[in-house]
Amino acid sequence: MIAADSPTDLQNPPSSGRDYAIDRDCTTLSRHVLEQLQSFSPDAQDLSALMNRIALAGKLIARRLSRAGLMEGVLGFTGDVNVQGESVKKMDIFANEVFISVFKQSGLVCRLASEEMDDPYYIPENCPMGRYTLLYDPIDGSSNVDININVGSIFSIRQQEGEDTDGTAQDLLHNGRKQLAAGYILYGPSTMLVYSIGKGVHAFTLDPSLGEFILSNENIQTPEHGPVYSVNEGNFWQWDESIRNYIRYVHRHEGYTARYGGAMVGDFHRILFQGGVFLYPGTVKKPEGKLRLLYESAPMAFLIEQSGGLATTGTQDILDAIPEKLHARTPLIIGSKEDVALVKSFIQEGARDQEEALMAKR
Ligand code: FDP
Repeated sequence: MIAADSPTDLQNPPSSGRDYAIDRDCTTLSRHVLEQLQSFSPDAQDLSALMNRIALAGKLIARRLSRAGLMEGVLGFTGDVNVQGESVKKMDIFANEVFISVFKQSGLVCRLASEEMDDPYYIPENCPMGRYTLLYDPIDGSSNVDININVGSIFSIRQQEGEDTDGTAQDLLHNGRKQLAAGYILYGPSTMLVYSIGKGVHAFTLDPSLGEFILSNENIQTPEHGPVYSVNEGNFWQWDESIRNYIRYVHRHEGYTARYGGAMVGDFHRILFQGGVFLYPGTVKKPEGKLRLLYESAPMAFLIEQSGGLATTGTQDILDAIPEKLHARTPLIIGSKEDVALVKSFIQEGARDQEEALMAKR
């Protein structure tokens, strides 16, 4: 971390290097990945190169976002609707193509799958060598883009299993414990990249003057409990009674505070560092919730388990959930151990009540 310039620093330029000393090693992302793996093996080099490419995509997207309000044709909708039935923003398409183009040059990724593409995207020239699949949500929280509030990109890396000759990517329909790496890029006041390769969770901050992501938080530990509950309460009328009971509980107890920003990456980032719980439960209109398992919920679950927290559908750990299809959705409850356990206890109580009501009817 570089010492901040105080007004005194600016008036009295430093007499020795000490005043402007870098008080922490400038650890870059690729060096960090190699250090984590304690190896220069081909697999370690691959992961380091993959993370470097994700970082490049993040920088290109951050640059576009930072000037979006000044450029023609960057904000707003395209007029199309994606496979999820959601209106597509121009930034969604731009960011989706950024990931494709940086991975076309990587040689490592044969296949990409994202929220913006009905089917997996193949890069045939990479396939003889490229053993990895990148799953991603190019812009998470798209509704925030046009009003200059934080958004993010979410990513997950899996090993390709088999040849996938019919192109249906059946090998992706496995649980989240198969992820080799996962993380997100948060485009906020500063751009941050948070990742895990199964050895803790680490955050990097983009230094725009260097154009590099520099290590800023190593081995992040999520507190066992936090005051924040983060959920779209406008859906209250659509929830199961057990979720409503949980929300009634936090309304009636001291020590809770609501935070909901409309972009999971931002809401999750707060909870990762400060504790609490983020929920996107099933609703009447979307019984499985809104979030996609493979490229939204599973990568976040990978991170939270690495930082000492929990992620559940309400009945199952997110990392054990197996999607039926590429764009499958799951309810998500994620965050501090104690807070997730509390939500789960309401869900379990609700299930017991339903069972008893059924028994009584017989
Ligand atoms: P968005 O659709 O705007 O990309 O990815 C889904 C997501 O954003 C999350 O980032 C966010 O938490 C949630 O949807 C917001 O949905 P609601 O407007 O229904 O609360």
